[in-house]
Amino acid sequence: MSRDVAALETLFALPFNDLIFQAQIVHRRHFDPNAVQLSTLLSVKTGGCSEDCGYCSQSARHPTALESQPLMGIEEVVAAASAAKAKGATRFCMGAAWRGPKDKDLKPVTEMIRAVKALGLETCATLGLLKDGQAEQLAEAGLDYYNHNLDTARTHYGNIVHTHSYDERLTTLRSARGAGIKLCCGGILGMGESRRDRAQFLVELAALDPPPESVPLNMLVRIPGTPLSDVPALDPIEFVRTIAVARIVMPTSFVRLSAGRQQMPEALQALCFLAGANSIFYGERLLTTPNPGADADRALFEKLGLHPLPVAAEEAQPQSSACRCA
Ligand code: SAM
Ligand code: DTB
Ligand code: SF4
Repeated sequence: MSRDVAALETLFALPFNDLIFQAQIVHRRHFDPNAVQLSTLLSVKTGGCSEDCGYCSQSARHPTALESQPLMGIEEVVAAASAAKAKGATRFCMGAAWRGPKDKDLKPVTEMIRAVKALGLETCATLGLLKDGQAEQLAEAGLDYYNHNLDTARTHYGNIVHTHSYDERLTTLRSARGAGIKLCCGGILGMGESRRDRAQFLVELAALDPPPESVPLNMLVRIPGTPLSDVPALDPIEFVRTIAVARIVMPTSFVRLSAGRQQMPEALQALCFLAGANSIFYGERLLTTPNPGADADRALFEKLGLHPLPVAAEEAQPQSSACRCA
């Protein structure tokens, strides 16, 4: 592992133009360089979480201004998913502020997954740690992706989260994979980690076998009341370098330019796409904080000559409850 970390540190240290050139070569070998995948988020259960993740507005342990909301009804979820689809999203990700779902939570959540899948969208859920058997129930409902982030390097994790461990997160990732669900797994940059931590974090992601199909890289949104509210901002060029290294070490993964776009000028987002990001969260809200609206993103795509990636053929067909075996 330490040899791999050193190799990634060498990539990080390249002259910026050389690093971006390498990332572009890798990106163009595997993807249409001008296509960007669009995922829309919805917080289906907000706030009141037992965990103490230092970045999160939804922890019951941090004095943030957030108002908690219980699990949403299915009609509201379907309305939001339909609206996201009409605006061009191909994947819909439902997030719940839980340490992990209780068994009684799974019935309403699997109903949401079935209903969103039936609209012809790819489905993603982020519900926290999964207990034995839960991933299979999610898979059976038609869950395509499970989002569960490693968030940072193992060496830095203990500075950020104290209520669950890195290994517990790895176990949940294994359960999701074992049930046949694709992984959406990445993390947050700008939590006071060192460059070596960033290199180690990317080594941990790339070592998941195979690497996650989707890798969200979030720039920390500094939320008043959280322990990380005053951490110094990460240099934006270092953020771009991290995207480029992620692209090089996970050549076939979608790398998502995730939280933090609302605070980024267009030119910085353009550099992230140049470095190999090819997915975004699309829609005016992330979970509890704002995101650029669809109009702003359409204008940015127009300016950069980017186009949204169409939904995968096998997902495009809306499903009916009728038997499709004939
Ligand atoms: N409770 C579940 C969990 O922890 O996996 C799911 C929801 S959690 C909010 C999903 C992810 O959002 C976190 O793992 C983290 O990467 C990201 N996130 C949360 N707050 C953030 C913030 N303030 N800035 C950037 N990313 C954040
Ligand atoms: C991920 O990596 N980023 C998303 C999604 N997975 C669930 C969440 C970002 C949250 C940003 C802060 C907020 O809106 O609360
Ligand atoms: Fe936030 Fe998820 Fe941590 Fe709960 S487990 S505090 S929702 S990041």
